[in-house]
Amino acid sequence: MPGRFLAALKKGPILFDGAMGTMLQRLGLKPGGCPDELALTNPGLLNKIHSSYIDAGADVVTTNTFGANRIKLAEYSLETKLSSINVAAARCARAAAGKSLVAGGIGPTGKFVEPVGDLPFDAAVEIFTEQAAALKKGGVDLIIIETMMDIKEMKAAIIGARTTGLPIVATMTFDETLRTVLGTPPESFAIMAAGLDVAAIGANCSLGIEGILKAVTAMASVTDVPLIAQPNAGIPVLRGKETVFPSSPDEMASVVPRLVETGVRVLGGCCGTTPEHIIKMGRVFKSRRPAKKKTPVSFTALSSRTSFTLFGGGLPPIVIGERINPTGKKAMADELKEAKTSVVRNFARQQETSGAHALDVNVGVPGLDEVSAMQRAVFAVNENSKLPIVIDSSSPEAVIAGLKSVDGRPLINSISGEEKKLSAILPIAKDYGAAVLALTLNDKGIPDSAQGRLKAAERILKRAMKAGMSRVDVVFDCLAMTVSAAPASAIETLKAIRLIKERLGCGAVLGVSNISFGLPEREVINANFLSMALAAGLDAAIINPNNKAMMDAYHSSIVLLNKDLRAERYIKRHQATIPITSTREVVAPVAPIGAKSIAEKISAAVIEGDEENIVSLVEAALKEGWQPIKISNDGLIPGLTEVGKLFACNKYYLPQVMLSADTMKKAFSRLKKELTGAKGPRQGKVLLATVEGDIHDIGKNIVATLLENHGFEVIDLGKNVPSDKIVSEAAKNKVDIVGLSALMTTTVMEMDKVIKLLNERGIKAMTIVGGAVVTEEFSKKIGIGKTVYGGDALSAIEKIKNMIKASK
Ligand code: B1M
Repeated sequence: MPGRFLAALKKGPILFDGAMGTMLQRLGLKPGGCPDELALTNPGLLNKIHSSYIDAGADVVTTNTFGANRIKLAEYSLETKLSSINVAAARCARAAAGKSLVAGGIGPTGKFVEPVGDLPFDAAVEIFTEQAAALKKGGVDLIIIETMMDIKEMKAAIIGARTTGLPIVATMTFDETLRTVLGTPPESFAIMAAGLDVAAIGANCSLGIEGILKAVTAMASVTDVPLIAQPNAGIPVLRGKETVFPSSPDEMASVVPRLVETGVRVLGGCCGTTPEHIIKMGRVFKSRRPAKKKTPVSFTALSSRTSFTLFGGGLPPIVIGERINPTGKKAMADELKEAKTSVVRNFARQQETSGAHALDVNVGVPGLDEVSAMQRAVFAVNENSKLPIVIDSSSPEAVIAGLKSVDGRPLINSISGEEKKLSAILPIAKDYGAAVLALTLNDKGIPDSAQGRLKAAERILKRAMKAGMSRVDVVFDCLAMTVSAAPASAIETLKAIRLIKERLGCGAVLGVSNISFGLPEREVINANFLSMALAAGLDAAIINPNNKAMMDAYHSSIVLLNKDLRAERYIKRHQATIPITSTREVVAPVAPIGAKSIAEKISAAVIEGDEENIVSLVEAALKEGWQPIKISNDGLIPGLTEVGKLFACNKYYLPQVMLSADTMKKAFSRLKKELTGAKGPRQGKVLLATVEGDIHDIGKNIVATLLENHGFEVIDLGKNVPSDKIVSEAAKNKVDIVGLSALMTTTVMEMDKVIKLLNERGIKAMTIVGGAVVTEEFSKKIGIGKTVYGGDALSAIEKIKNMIKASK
């Protein structure tokens, strides 16, 4: 009964159960099998755990279906039993729950959604729709989506689960940097999930209860949706041979009052928590007076995968970059026709550097397939900028393509009071949880007077609210008309901004530059009009952030309007060396910005993940007579090293690193063609592998290519290779040398394990190790003290040659 959860949520507090997985292990379940199959094979065990949580006072128990989606079940060849597993698990929880509620648990698929991974968005939605439907069939009262790390997978899961009509609770898991593994901060997620109408938003697992407190506090700053906290019992530590969760029930209970103060209305436990934790935490939770219901947020919130932008409601106005629009830009229009995105990517980076807070994306070129162009452009902008996106199209199909492709919560540009547009776009905006920018015009056109525009806005707002949106989901463009043709129009636009803000409480947006059409020195008019509009209360200006005059007007106005505390932003701008152009059209260079020599261009292409241009840059270097190894050492590797630094200081997140790694791989597959392999007798047989737990293979692949090029027979076992496999393959192939690669401090000791195992099994192969974390000193300490340190790829080849020579 969906209504019961929502009614209970209104009253609050609601106590969920604790861990399932670690409880199963406690009760003797051996690792290895599919835990979700227990609903069919051992429902009694599940029932016992559910009952113990009900006895502990839980108002809601969660089904044991965390991995019961098509992809995860396929790992155990159980995908055909998806429905029966979910239904049985729901019934099992229901049988134990009595009058308490049952939440259908949904976890990640283990795959990332495109473009970070290879799972298409629609396929992800379908997977979650299927699982949620089965859970509903089994009788759950609500759906809880947990432990998500990919904001786009979370979006797909919410949209899929929503098809059941059941209330949805959504939680993500964050690490010590207070971001998910893919770089999403709690606020970005909360903004997106609030737009998608979930009943409660929060964090689970992660960092123990103190870490969860930080995550939900961040969420509370951007949303009025009720919060849920499901902490684990701390980060597991190894005590002797046992993995122990360190936080006791009392310790966790002592933090509960602070969670309640933050607005947590739903509390439960994740890994390592037990019925005892739920009893102790629940006691404190239920005895506290819930925090006062938050006043509804008064600002409009947009988010991307890694950041968010708030505006309206008295917050400082923002700049929406208008450059990603092919109108009047031949280079961009031509590129879009060729399905390329260099110009789009460059505009995205430039505008972010110049101080934009969100980026408009318009790909309307006559004759172009706007749907696929929008998808490509949105992917490209998301990959090259952290800013939220404004999807700008008059085609509903292209808008949908943008909404499916975008990370986080976008703004749709635009709807208007025209009936056709209202009925086409409002339901789409609602379905995908986007905010909308509405033009203050109606079926008769643009009203001349401010009052007329207010009326148009009122009608649009009414319709939007009828469609289930709130006041802050709609912002209005009061329409700048050309003053040279309509001299009083600027005054009416400014009046309209004031009226809409005062009467409707909505945000005001303006595409500024149309005001000066047909006049000389347009930027003078534009900049002055922008200042006036900001003084009238404008919340977002759609302008060219690369234009110095406009950005000067913006920054000085916000100081004068007391929207830039201590003039910090103004001062920063004038201290920084921002590449600002004049009003002239910026023709985006095909090569990445600022790169000069071919080596720098190659490095920059790796840093920026420019998969489209990397091969032609490598070919240009080859044409100049560069040897492949020089291209690698002077261009590719320095680029990836820089990526590592950006990742280490949280300027880059995993999706960008993955994109750079893919760019690097493209470059190497082109270089491989130049390294055709030496003819003549084989020099020796080398087995290569990246050790278990480690998926870094770029360096190892370089070593493999060079070895082949130097006449060695190479058996490359790939990455994340278990020690057993390395040893058995070494024996089977009677190799001369085993070469191991590792890049992480957490995996490097695997090398020691492999070498000792080789020795134990009497395999005589010599060993060499390499990878960024490996040192000469380390190589001497591991194994049986005879391992060679590889150094860089070239020196590794020389060392391998010497090892073979010495052995003969
Ligand atoms: Co990751 N990663 N990564 N990553 N990644 C590092 C290694 C890291 C140092 C970044 C950082 O924090 N600054 C860090 C490790 C920290 C630590 O030590 N604990 C890290 C992390 C934390 C992670 C994840 C855990 C991130 C996460 O999920 N939160 C995750 C790990 C997943 C896992 O392995 N279980 C992860 C994932 C990834 C990607 C998938 C996105 C991608 C790898 C793609 C791929 O390889 N297919 C990636 C990348 C690209 C990096 C950095 C940025 C670059 C690595 C690289 O390819 N360098 C890296 C930061 C850095 O190292 N600056 C980083 C270029 C390559 C040519 O160098 O491999 O050293 P290297 O090879 C050299 C020599 O060492 C030598 O030859 C090569 C050429 O001279 N060599 C050998 C290599 N192997 C040899 C073997 C030999 C001899 C010589 O004999 C056999």
